[in-house]
Amino acid sequence: MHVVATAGHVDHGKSTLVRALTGMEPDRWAEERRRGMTIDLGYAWTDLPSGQTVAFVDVPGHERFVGNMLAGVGPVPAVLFVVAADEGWMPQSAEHLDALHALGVAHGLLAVTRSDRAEPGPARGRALAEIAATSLGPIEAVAVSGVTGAGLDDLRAALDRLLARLPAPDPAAPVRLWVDRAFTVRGSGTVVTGTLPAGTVAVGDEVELVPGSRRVVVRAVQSLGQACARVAGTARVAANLRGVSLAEVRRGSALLTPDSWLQTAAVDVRLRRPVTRLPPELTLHLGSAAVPARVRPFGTEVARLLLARPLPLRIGDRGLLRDPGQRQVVAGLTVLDVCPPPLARRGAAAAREAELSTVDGVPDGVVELRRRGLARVGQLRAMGAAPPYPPVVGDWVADPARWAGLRRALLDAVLAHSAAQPLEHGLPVEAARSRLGLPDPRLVTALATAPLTVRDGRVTLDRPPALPAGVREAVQVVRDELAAAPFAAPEANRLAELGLGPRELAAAVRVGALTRLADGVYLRPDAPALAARLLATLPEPFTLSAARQALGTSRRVAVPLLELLDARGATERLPDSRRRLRPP
Ligand SMILES: Nc1nc2c(ncn2[C@@H]2O[C@H](COP(=O)(O)OP(=O)(O)OP(=O)(O)O)[C@@H](O)[C@H]2O)c(=O)[nH]1
Ligand SMILES: [Mg+2]
Repeated sequence: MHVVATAGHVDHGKSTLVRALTGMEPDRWAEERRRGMTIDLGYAWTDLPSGQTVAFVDVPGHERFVGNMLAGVGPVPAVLFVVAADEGWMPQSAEHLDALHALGVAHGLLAVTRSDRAEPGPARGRALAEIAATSLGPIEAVAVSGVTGAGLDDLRAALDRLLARLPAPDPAAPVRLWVDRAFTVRGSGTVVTGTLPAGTVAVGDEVELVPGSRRVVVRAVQSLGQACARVAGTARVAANLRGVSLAEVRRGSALLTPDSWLQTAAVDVRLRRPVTRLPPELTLHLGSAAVPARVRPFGTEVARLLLARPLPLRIGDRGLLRDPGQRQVVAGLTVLDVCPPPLARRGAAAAREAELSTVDGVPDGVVELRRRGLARVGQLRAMGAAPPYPPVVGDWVADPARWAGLRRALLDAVLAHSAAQPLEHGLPVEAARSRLGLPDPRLVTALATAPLTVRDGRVTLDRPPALPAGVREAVQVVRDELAAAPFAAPEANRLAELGLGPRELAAAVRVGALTRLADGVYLRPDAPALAARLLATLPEPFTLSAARQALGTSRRVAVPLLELLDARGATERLPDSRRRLRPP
């Protein structure tokens, strides 16, 4: 299926033409039929000679209803532009064309209607010239009469040619169905309709309903009046939502594939033409939504919009700014950034303008990461950019240059810390995280590659740094004394005399100069092995006291030493507290 919107000045014959092509009534309301004027969007469809189905979204031409027109055109890829032969180019011909250009609509066809009333040549010539200067470019024109039926076959053939050229959307793309109509069906509940540009909506799908971010289930799906299990874009879709009241949905709501869209109330945009004096308050029209926006220009072509409510937006989305008071399109726009940085300092706006001058609104993971340094995979995807590199840890992806810089910064921070605190064992991961301004401590661990490593929650050099000279000498005295009496652990006063406090002793243990048996009990690291050899000469099983005598030491040392040997599996403690050696 294809979806085509009409466009053109009031009374130029859009609805008459849709009626003649489809045999369906696009003006749904009694008031519309009474006044002979379209007020809101109308829907009708037919099969073309090729067998292709085309659905029309018929829009109102009256200047008071341009907002409705924009909601209909927003998500539609192609347009049937209508101009009346007897009236020619008129103000809403120009305004509708402005809007189509602003939205970047690139596919279209011109119908010169009411050509039973006047020679179509002049109207066609003017319209084609105006249209050729826009995003639509040069397009085909067909003269028709919705009253006599003349030219309708040519128009059907031309529609077939137009639709055959449209790119095929991706049925697996994330769904964003902008709601253009919501109503209740007795016995079924709330139904929303919209033009699905890509992706697939199926019965039973869980979708996110915005505004509000509620997860809801699609109870039933219809397309062109027929119930179906699933519909893929491009298509008109009617979705019956379970447990949703009519008050929760309206034009401008959207159904989304969950976790695939970023909802944002601040966006940076590029205008499709320079505007010197942007009004500070405008309305953003995007999809079927119309949202008040505060406008902060950065120069004449780039601006930040602060929206009155968040919208599910992606980089590259097209929309337009309209001045509701002046009833005119101010400018079309392309979304450049859906989570822009806050602008705090003075001069930030100029810097932002310069930065955005290099981006073009085509989502590119490499460029997004370059500007952000780090991002989560889901965040990039939700912006519309594919993650260009595998994650560095968890779901974090990093710009390679930024990552290399962070690695250097971490090494510097660890070196600076160990220079300032030579006896401390490395930089705590949390301190490193905050010093580097990282959002997740796992990033610190991922950054700590050789010569760095993470041990006991601290980032350290692979090889521990040497002891400061004074400490090294004091430790050597202890080691020398222990060489003569290996199990005579120095008493607390001796250690204090040598200037060895808990921090110095812990550093000595880390570099492998001493072993700690218990609080304040230190021996040389080879002492336990030596003890095991000496105990092997005792008759088994032996008591603590026998062991103490064999080693020539006190209970203060013998108790923790034997426990250490038990723990290492060198000795075994029996139920009666005596011990024996374990065979190696
Ligand atoms: N003679 C003649 N009259 C036409 C033709 N097309 C439309 N009309 C008449 O023009 C008037 C307006 O036609 P509509 O189809 O309602 O025009 P519209 O463009 O849908 O108008 P809006 O939706 O209000 O913008 C009606 O009285 C139609 O009968 C045509 O091809 N020939
Ligand atoms: Mg109409």
